[in-house]
Amino acid sequence: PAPRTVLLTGAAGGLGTLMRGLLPPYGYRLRLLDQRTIDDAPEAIAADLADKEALRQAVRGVDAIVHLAGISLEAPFEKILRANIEGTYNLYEAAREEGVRRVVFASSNHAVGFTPRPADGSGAIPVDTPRRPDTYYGLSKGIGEDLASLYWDLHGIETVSVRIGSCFPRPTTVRMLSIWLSPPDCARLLHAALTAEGVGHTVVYGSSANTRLWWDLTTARALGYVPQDDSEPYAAELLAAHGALDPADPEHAHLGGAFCVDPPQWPY
Ligand code: NAI
Ligand code: 15L
Repeated sequence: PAPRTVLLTGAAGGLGTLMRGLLPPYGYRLRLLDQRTIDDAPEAIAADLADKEALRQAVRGVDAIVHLAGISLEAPFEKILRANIEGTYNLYEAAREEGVRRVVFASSNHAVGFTPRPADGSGAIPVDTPRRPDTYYGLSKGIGEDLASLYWDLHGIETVSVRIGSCFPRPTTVRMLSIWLSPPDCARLLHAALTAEGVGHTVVYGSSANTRLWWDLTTARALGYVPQDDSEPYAAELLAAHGALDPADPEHAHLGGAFCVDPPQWPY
């Protein structure tokens, strides 16, 4: 079959750069979009999510969209509103107008970041746990999930919302031992989210099969995702360097970690 054409927004970012390398072997032809130019991809569409006409052209003729673009940490509300909330709305509108039927939305653990941290390895946090955003950023991801729900129910556009944990080449904090998503597992999960049938609007957590997992991967596995990686080989080194998480420390009491203090901290 012909390769499926997928619009990858946020293609200049950390995750976008990793996925530009890891998704094509699954048979995708990627169309790239970011507000920043990409040195090694001059063909990428340089557009802001505020540019509705550019979005319409960008989604025209694609089979699906992987939506990574947006502000990826906490920021002033007005900026989050424009990039993450209005930007995601603009993209769904473009998809509706151009007849795109499938979106994979990069949600975040911070949509439910104030959920108390469960025991390591319990896998206890379900996808239907109440929303508890830890930041305006996390709030915007919950709204993105609700936009996805609305566009499924009203317009029949399917979405998998992936509440990504920490997708970086390797885990660098003790918290990440529980929520790490290795880049190859991220590509596996995105491929499953792009190809599974009848997803409607499905919410999944995005992580590898970590020994210290905090959340339930059942809905992700139901898409056909079979994670291959586990952060455990990094555990001894990280625990020796940083010590175990202290639940009495507000930075360590919740899923969202250091986003759950004011001002939020990010040690990476
Ligand atoms: P990043 O900050 O490296 O990349 C985001 C990209 O979006 C940047 O290249 C930026 O130029 C682009 N962008 C921002 N606002 C834009 C706008 N208004 N119009 C067009 N492009 C815009 O972030 P990263 O780590 O690559 O994350 C990608 C997505 O995944 C983000 O939506 C983030 O919230 C989400 N995510 C990432 C996690 C991770 O561990 N990397 C964890 C949870 C969620
Ligand atoms: C996120 O949502 C961020 O985009 C990413 O940079 C990490 O901070 C990640 O969450 C995390 O919780 O580690």
